[in-house]
Amino acid sequence: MAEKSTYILFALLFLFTITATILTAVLLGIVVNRLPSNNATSLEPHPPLSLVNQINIKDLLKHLQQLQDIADRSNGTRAIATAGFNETLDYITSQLEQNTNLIVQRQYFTVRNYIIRGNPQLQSQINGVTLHHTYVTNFTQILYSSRADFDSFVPLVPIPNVGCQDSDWTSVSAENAVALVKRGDCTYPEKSLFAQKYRVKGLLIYNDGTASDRFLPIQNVRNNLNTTIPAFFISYSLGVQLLNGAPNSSVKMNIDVSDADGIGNICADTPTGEKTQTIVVGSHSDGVPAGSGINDNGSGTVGNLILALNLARLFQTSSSSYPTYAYRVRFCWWGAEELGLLGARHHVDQALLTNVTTVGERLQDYLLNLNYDMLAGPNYRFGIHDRATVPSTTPEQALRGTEKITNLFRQWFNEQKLPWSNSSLGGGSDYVPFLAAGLAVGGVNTGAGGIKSASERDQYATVLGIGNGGLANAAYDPCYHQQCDRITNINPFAYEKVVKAAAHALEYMGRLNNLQQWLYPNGRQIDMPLINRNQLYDFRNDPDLI
Ligand SMILES: *[C@@H]1O[C@H](CO)[C@@H](O)[C@H](O)[C@H]1NC(C)=O
Ligand SMILES: *[C@@H]1O[C@H](CO)[C@@H](O)[C@H](O)[C@H]1NC(C)=O
Ligand SMILES: *[C@@H]1O[C@H](CO)[C@@H](O)[C@H](O)[C@H]1NC(C)=O
Ligand SMILES: *[C@@H]1O[C@H](CO)[C@@H](O)[C@H](O)[C@H]1NC(C)=O
Ligand SMILES: *[C@@H]1O[C@H](CO)[C@@H](O)[C@H](O)[C@H]1NC(C)=O
Ligand SMILES: *[C@@H]1O[C@H](CO)[C@@H](O)[C@H](O)[C@H]1NC(C)=O
Ligand SMILES: *[C@@H]1O[C@H](CO)[C@@H](O)[C@H](O)[C@H]1NC(C)=O
Ligand SMILES: CC(=O)N[C@H]1CO[C@H](CO)[C@@H](O)[C@@H]1O
Repeated sequence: MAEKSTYILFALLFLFTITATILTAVLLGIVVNRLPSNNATSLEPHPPLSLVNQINIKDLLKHLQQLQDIADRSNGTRAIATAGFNETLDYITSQLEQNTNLIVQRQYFTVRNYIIRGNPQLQSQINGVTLHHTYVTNFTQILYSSRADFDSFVPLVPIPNVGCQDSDWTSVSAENAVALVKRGDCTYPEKSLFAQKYRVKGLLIYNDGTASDRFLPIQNVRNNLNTTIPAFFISYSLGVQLLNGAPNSSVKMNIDVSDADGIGNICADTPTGEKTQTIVVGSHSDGVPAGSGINDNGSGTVGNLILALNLARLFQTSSSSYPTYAYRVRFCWWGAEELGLLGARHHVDQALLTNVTTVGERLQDYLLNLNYDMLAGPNYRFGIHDRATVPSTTPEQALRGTEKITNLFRQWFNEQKLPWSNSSLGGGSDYVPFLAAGLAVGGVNTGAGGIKSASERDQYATVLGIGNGGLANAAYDPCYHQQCDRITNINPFAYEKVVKAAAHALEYMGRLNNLQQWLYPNGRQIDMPLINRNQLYDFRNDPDLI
């Protein structure tokens, strides 16, 4: 037990410390104010400490080059289940572990039937004529579909129309046959669910030949994760041959698939801040199989890394002139975004399990999700996620906060005299599972395969100067999901600005006195009933999957 005199001593010491601190602060304030800002020769080299001021393009490009090197070492890809993906995770982890005191965790999950072994086979027999078709050239696997090991030819049954209604399937008998379905009207997974319901032995979906880019088989088309039938995507011409040959068409499908295990999410937490009020900042870590994935979304991966490294450093500055936030910040890198937001979905699903009781790991401990993907497109726009574009069925409680975040970004771009555009919150990136679970979300991106219109170009040129508006009638990222998505596929100006915007949003919200109240002025329900997220949101990240 302490004595009275000890209390007095402590009180005096406390007063002295406070006075000294205030004096120092005042003096420093005067000194700092008198120093010309941005003067490199000045004795005081530090501008006022802010996360935004820590961000510079040199650091961003340095790390991005590392991802490019990783892709180059790994047959040009950083897609999941490749050495390039694992090396990406190791790089992020080692950067965090070597340079910060953030608490780093990995979370693993499995992607069923993702790995294709050996050489898949498709043979057709039409009126007794047998043909061997070539994998990729003539047919592709619809990802996640089951293995097939047909030892004989199985009759083919064409499904009328496009197989999007029960009546299409009940008018024929496809049980134990291979169903042939034309592309269109509904998604591939929906067609596959019908096929499964009507107990087919296999499914072939053929391209519809309605445009020059709709003849060949498409690669990396996805099925439902729980699919139990084998399914191939075939070219238009093969589809027509099989259709014309029916009922004398039969096929033999053979493919060996296995699960991709050990697909990782990484999350890194500040050791400070309230765990039950966590700010989640996310980006994805994988690329597509077709290229290095440098803008998509190496730029997001690295942008998030730079935020984490700098925030951790500021929090640890010994002068403590950068106060820690009242909230914990959790930086996450989601795996398998390219395959349907699998990493972020897995994370949210885990956090929603009723048996998860660890404080800080439950979804109720999260306040919001900021999402950063594709931050450096060569023909960029500054696309701010727009609250007005959420699907109408989005949980009500997420709306006010999402709007606040939208406005926070718009205000920053306005203040910086930068143009901005609206970007949809209708689906396609890792914020989806968070939004569907009732959390406020937001973020900025520079655009993917969409086309910059002339009016948008003009809008940007008006603000940035003639000639700086980019190219009209060209994609924001002409290398979207292609081999040429390399480190040269980067606009450094846009990249730095977007990461600064991300730093500003994080810092602004981190410093609010009551972030929960700011985001959820009407309170929020902790145990959100699980809505059918698959029906509400577009979990695809490819607009072209119908
Ligand atoms: C690159 O591809 C070749 C041939 O497919 C394979 O043998 C090799 O293991 C791959 N290398 C890496 C690093 O993935
Ligand atoms: C496979 O595709 C190529 C290229 O489109 C085509 O020339 C060839 O006829 C097809 N072969 C078979 C057996 O489907
Ligand atoms: C499989 O997934 C689909 C779509 O996500 C869903 O509608 C269906 O109910 C699931 N089936 C099973 C058996 O879980
Ligand atoms: C199917 O085969 C039968 C018997 O060989 C033949 O009579 C019929 O014309 C064939 N049908 C088609 C569509 O080729
Ligand atoms: C990547 O790492 C996971 C987890 O350690 C492992 O299961 C998997 O085999 C690795 N994949 C490759 C291609 O190295
Ligand atoms: C929590 O529930 C899930 C799904 O019901 C189950 O797979 C998991 O093993 C449970 N975890 C614990 C720690 O009991
Ligand atoms: C963005 O959308 C809002 C409506 O949500 C609209 O008022 C505004 O004009 C749009 N801004 C731009 C730059 O497109
Ligand atoms: C916000 C954004 O553009 N995210 C992109 C990240 O990568 C996926 C897959 O390529 C895109 O579909 C997302 O749109």
